[in-house]
Amino acid sequence: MKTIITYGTFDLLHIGHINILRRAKEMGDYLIVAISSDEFNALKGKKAYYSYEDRKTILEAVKYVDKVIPEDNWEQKVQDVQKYNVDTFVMGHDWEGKFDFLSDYCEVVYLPRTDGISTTKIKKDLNAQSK
Ligand code: C2G
Repeated sequence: MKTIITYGTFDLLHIGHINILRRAKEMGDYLIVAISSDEFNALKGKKAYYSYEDRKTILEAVKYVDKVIPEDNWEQKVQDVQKYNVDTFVMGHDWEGKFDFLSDYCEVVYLPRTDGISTTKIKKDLNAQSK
């Protein structure tokens, strides 16, 4: 069984998230998604609209996702890769190069982002519409 892992906030789930989850799952048999906790999001300078629990429940309903774990810090990736016997680590290419150190433990793949969509854009567009 080939295990894939990816990390992110996955707030206001949108087509860009679904595209990377689908492509990540297509690379193996079992997809683990590490979702940033509310506390870690604060460290990333992000405030998610949905709580960690809601983002976890939403992702668990996505057919490509097999397991959701919390992402609490930047340092846990090596431990996660070893704990879950991960074969491939996948991220959008906005993170290109940032996690190459993981190649000592698993394959590292950066996939093209989906153009024209982001959680920030959704919030901005909805704000503009409500004025
Ligand atoms: N993504 C994408 N296309 C978009 C938007 C996002 O492919 N239009 C991808 C990102 O590249 C990332 C994943 O979807 O791989 C989740 O994106 P975010 O929820 O924005 O996560 P991020 O803040 O990048 O957190 O330790 C890693 C961090 O937790 C990643």
